[in-house]
Amino acid sequence: MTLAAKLAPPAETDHPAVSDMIATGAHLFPKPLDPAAATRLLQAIRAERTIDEGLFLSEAEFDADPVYRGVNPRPGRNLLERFSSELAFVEQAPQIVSAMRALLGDGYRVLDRKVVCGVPASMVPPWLKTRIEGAPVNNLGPYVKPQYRDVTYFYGIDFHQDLIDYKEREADFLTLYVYLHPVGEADAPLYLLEGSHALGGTLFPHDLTNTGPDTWRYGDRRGGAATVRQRVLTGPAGFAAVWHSCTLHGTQPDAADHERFSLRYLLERQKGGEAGIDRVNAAVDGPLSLADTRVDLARDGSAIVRANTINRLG
Ligand SMILES: O=C(O)CCC(=O)C(=O)O
Ligand SMILES: [Fe+2]
Repeated sequence: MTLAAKLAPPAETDHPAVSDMIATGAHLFPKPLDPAAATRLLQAIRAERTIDEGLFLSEAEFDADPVYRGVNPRPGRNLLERFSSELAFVEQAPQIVSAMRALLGDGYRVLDRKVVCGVPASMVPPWLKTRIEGAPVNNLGPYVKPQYRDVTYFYGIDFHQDLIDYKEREADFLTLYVYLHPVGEADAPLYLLEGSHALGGTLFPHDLTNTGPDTWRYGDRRGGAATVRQRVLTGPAGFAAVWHSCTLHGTQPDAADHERFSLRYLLERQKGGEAGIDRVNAAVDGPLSLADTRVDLARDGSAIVRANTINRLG
C-alpha cells in the first residue's frame, strides 16, 4: 500500500450502492456508462466473433469426447485480454469506482471479467436443442469449438446465485454486469429477485414458487422463506448493475434473432479494513458460504436435473 493510500480516509460506505445492496441485494446504476464506448467495444467483439451454427461442434465431434468442465474463459483464453484499454469506460467510470469503493473498499480487485453471449434460439443446432431441453443451466461451452471458448455462451440459465461457482468461499464478492447494446424483453434480459440475498447461500436448483406476475416465494430449505419481487433488467447500451453473490437471478433463452453481448465482472473486497459489504452481510440471515452449492450435475459435470423455473414463465 502506498503512503497516500494509507493516509487517505477510508472509502465512504454511506453510499446508495450500499443502502440498495442491503435493501434489495443489487444496485442499478442510475446513468448508463458511455454508450459510444460500449458500442465501440461491441463492434470490436463482433469483428472477432460471428454467432452462427459455425460456433458449434457437430454432434459426432461432441460425442467422440464429451467435456463439460474447463469450457469457460480463463487466463490465456479470454477475449477481453485483447481489449483491456477498451474497458476503461467501465473500470474507470467514476460512478462504478465510487460504488465499488463504498461496497468493497478502496483496495477492491477484479476477480474475473469476461464477455457473456446470450445465443439466439435460431443459432442453436437442432441436435443441441434436443439435448439441452429443460436443463437448468445452459452454458453452451461444452458444445462450442475449443477456439471459441474465450467467451461464455448461454442459452438461458435458471435462477441462481453467483456463489454457485465458489463453494467454501465467503460471499465477499459482487457481480457487475454491463449491457453493450440496448436489451429488451426478447434479448434475454436478466431477471433479478430483489431481496433474495437476505436468506444467504442456498443450494441450486432453488426452492421457488411463482406467486404473482412479478412475485415469488423463495424458501431456504432451513425453515425460512421470503416473498421476493422479480425485476427484469431491460436497459440501454451501457446499462450497468451490480449484485450480491447470494442474489438470485437468471435469464430465459434469447428469443430475438440476434445475440446478446454483455460484460460480466466479479469484484472482490479488499483484504482487511472496512467495506460496505460488511454491513450488507451483517444483515443477511443465513450462511455466507456453502460446502456444496449445487446438486444438478453428475461427477463429470453433465446435467442430471431436468427442471427449469424461469423458462416456465410466459
Ligand atoms: O447472461 C446471462 O444469460 C446469465 C449470466 C449470469 O447470470 C452469469 O454469468 O452468472
Ligand atoms: Fe449469474
